[in-house]
Amino acid sequence: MMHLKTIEGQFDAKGLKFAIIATRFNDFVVDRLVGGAVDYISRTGGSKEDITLVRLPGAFEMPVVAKKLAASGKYDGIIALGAVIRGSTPHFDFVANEATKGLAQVSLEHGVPVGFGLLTTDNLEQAIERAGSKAGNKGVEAASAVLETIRVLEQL
Ligand code: INI
Repeated sequence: MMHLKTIEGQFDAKGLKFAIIATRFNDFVVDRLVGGAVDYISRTGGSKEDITLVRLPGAFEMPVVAKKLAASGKYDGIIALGAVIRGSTPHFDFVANEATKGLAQVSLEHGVPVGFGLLTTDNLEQAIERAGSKAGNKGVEAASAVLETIRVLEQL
């Protein structure tokens, strides 16, 4: 695909402000996602002073918190980190669906990229695999996606 005018985002976090929202629910796993996201932002030129960490109860509360952060205009991107584990709840689907829908809505309404770092797994082992072991770290992925999207949006 040569000769096309192409817009793409650079992975440079210098000068950007991020809000990380992280659930207390399953914090054993979620703290690893937070660590991954913060480390990623630092490694791509961002500053820890430009990262605000907001703790919230569970995934269900993510959209309303993300909404207020997005509306504040203080952040270039929001990184939502949590874990909904099927084994531990019969209302897995409700919590996971509402969090997913709500975060997408906030992002579209406010034009602020929201990184979706919400693990939705069948059991704890799968969650641990995605929080810095066998299957990578979803917090890193969410931070990277937000960064790339911020840098794309500012060129459009
Ligand atoms: N919240 C989570 O973030 N992960 C879960 O796995 C979970 N489970 O298992 O129920 C969960 N529930 C709490 C929910 O997000 C709300 O905090 C709670 O219902 C109060 O509104």
